[in-house]
Amino acid sequence: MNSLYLNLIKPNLDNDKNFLFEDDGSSITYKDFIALASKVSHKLTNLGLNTGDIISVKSPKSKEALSVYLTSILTGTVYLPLNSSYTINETIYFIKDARPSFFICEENDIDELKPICDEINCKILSLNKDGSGKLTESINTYSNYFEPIERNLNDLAALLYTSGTTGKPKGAMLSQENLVSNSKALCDLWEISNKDQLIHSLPIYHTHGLFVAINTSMIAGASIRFIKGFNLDLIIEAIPNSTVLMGVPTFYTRLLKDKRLTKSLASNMRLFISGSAPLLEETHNQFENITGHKILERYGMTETNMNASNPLKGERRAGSVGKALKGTSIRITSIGKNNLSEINEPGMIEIKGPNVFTGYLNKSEKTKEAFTDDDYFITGDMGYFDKEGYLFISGRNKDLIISGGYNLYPKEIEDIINQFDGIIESAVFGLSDDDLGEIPTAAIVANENNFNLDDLKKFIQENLARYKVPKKYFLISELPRNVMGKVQKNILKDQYS
Ligand code: MLC
Ligand code: AMP
Repeated sequence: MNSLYLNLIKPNLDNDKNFLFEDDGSSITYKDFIALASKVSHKLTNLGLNTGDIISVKSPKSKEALSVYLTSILTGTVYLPLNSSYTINETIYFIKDARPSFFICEENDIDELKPICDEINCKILSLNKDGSGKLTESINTYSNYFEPIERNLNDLAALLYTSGTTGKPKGAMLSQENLVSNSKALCDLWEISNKDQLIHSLPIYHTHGLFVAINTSMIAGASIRFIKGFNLDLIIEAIPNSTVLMGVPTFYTRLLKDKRLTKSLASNMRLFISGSAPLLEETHNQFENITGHKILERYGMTETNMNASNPLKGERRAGSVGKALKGTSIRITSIGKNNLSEINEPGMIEIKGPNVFTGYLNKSEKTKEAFTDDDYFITGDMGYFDKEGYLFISGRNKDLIISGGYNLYPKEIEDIINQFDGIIESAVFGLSDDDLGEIPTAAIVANENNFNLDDLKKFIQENLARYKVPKKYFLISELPRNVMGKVQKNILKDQYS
């Protein structure tokens, strides 16, 4: 029955309304966008794409890149989006782990990635940021209708990589049911409708910009102002003609620094939504003072889609991520005690529901460790409920930095630093930052005779996507450790804040 098709595509097959409004002033209707995805579906199936295969896209944000998501739905395949700024080495890891059948990337990545794709029999096609490339070449020779492939609710629809608490990134397997049930719950709660125009300035390779933003808009038949990357001027320009903005807290702190943000600018807006990282109460309050709008904060994860949200109607509490979504069960378990926490007592946030992923690709042990015996997913986030059932996130029981809504895994960055000549040991931790919430920072112990910081920075940039590169470095004589020998990052944080 292909539930994603029935909810996102079928109702819009003949919809002449504009779906995307682009930066160059052009637009594309729902009908034409679905026709584009249908043509791509014909092209890829002619090249050998089969039901259940994985298609991976690492191209920058464009309507053509987004159309491949719809192609995956039409062809009953599994969509694997990747950050277009990953280095070649990072990308090779994903290709080898997921073994996609098709890999789509910019022309200038092809030479280095083709040999890796050849090894696993994966076809590689180019798609550049302007929409040109082998994927779209001669696309108009194909039919604009593609008969959708049948899929069951528990069939896989997408694979999104996340590192969870430790180790190398793992592919979170998301089923049709995970995606559809969650998008419908959000549409209902936020009353997204075909009268809405969403400002979309997020990347389309994460659950936020892809499933929360695109799925809800398509289900409702809403329009999208599709901005390629974060652009404050374009967001401000779009606000008077739009109704909804979805962003990470950095969007709101940056808007607040801009004098053009006023009550009258935002008078047509219905809803400002924030998620992916903690929104400070101060930001919430300042935003309300200036625009009259209370930002609606919600809480999610790659593995679980969205879990909790403040209400559209009713009280939106600053500092809280709201209440559990309909159909989702959230509980707080006391750390080390294995019983449920009292009201206002912080513990581990655990989640169960149709939104929760089916497991990590080829990692049954890691999957088992991630769930309790009664099938609750252990988030690694700490929090508590107040007596009205509002959830507050109070911390994280995982070594993770959230910078501008991106998750950074200190261990991955430390592993790269430690490979460099002259490094004895290192610790990567987050320091508070007005703009990005937290920024990655490295404390380094090095052999002074044999070490050059500039060369280290170059080495890190060659190996890690730019957003993971530490923004500050401290050369120290030894790392603070506790009696067990564990590095005490809290001491480093306090010392360098
Ligand atoms: C960019 N840079 C970052 C960064 N974003 N560094 C650390 N953290 C970030 N978030 C680096 C770039 O690599 C570059 O480095 C320099 O900063 C300038 O880059 P930019 O592209 O000009 O940055 P900008 O466009 O200003 O982007 C900042 C941002 C963006 C906050 C708008 O990061 C963003 O869109 N974040 C959203 C991430 C997101 O979608 N998260 C959802 C995850 S899903 P250099 O060295 O080249 O100068 C999830 C679940 C849920 O968490 O609940 O939603
Ligand atoms: P990811 O694994 O990239 O999907 O990131 C998910 C993590 O982002 C969660 O486990 C939380 O730690 C964090 N997160 C998401 N939304 C919020 C929020 N509203 N407030 C605080 N943290 C959040």
